[in-house]
Amino acid sequence: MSAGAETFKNYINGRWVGARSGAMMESVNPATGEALGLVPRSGPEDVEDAVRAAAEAFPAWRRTPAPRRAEILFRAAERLVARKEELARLMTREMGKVLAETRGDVQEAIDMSYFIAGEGRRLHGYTAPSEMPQKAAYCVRAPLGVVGIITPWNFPVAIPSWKIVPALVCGNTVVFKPASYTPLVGLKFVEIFEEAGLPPGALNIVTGPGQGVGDALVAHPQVRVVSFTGSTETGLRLAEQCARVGKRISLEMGGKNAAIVMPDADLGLATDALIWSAFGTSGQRCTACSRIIVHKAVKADLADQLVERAKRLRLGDGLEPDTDVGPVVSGAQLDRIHQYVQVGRQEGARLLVGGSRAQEGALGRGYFYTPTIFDRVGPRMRIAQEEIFGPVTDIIETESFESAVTVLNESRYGLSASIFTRDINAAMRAIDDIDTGIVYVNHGTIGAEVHLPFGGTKETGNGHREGGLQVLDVFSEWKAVYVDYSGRLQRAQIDRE
Ligand code: UN1
Repeated sequence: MSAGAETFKNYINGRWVGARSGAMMESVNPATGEALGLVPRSGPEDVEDAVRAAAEAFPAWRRTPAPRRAEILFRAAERLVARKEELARLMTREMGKVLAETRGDVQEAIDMSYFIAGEGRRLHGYTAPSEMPQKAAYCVRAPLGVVGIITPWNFPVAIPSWKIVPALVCGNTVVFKPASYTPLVGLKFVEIFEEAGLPPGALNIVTGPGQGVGDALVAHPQVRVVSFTGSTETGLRLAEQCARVGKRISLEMGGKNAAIVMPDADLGLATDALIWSAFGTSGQRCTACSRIIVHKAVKADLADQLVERAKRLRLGDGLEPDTDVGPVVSGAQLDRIHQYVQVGRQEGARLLVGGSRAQEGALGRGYFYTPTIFDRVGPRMRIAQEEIFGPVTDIIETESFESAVTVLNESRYGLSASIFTRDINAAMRAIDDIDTGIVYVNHGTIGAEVHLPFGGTKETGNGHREGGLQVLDVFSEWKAVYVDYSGRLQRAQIDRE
């Protein structure tokens, strides 16, 4: 660890405090190796403090009228607008993606905060007629209590906002564990809520590893709901832990997203969209396009255009205005990506472009991988089935619309998908038959907007959705209310005269 690095603290019960053990961990710029600062390497005892603070803050926050809770969240949105550039720059330094994208990440949190703060004046339930006279029946959303939130490094402000803002508007209190690669951005995001005037204990952040912080948070008996975005392996393990005690968990996990390109597609548009979907964020999106299922009639043409464009992408520090693609997040991730490229070669796929670490000049200081395209990929090859989470995409040739949809659906995951065609019938049939949570037409696989439900089928998730109004179902419990004002006993189902 570098001496003299700036140090940061957890935020628990409205105070900035170090880990009880005093242990620290470093945050490092993946483009340059520069140390950005030291954050608490917290443990279960810090989680205990944070959960206690959240539990103590819950009764008052729950009773604060939802429109008043939302006023604070609107102020948080305004603070995010004011600090957008600062947060975006820090994010680029901490996890590598280019400035245009980190600005988009903060914008997504702004959008989410305005959208969900609006729910403070809605949070609609409904009224229904009762079976009996002089009896009112309606239902309302009730908060659950303390929510545990565990988020990844690839969208270090947007994804926390998808969870924290709806949890708070519903009246829950929160303990937030940011990814270990992006703790600084997580801490700055929490500062925004402090500035907005959120009461102490309503939102707490504890930085540290999954083992020690994440596990303790999930296991804590006072944590009523867990919301997790990350790897399938970790998500399923946490779900097992929650299932044993009947705890609710919302999971957002892997993807192996595909785009279908039909012979009548606008290939220029498809190329633009697929380059952006495959190599934006260096391919480190759950929604990244890692399979391109293209009709044989246009395959050669599309492959040429994609390769041409991939070669021209400029790798570099995301703070530089002419950089197209930043580094991947870590050395471990770089190795994993390169191993998959070896697997693809061994499986007989043909490497068209990329396939190596980029180390020329300043790139050697960071974790850069060249945008990589494989051709002649079989739909059942490992590189076509397993999530790589890096700048690698596959071309899979197909002979018909039907076989393209079949190949697209032959995946354990089901997050996002797209089809490029000018044929409205093909587009509508694809929407019907594709088994994913998000479907795009004439658009890549990335770019979901916050006011629609975000999530996937099959092993991508466990049936919950983020974004949209649907996210409110993760963070609230339905309460059915009956008010009998007849002044006598009325028995449901029995007194029918
Ligand atoms: C993710 O891929 O981890 O739709 C989240 C998108 C972004 C969110 C992606 N709005 O690509």
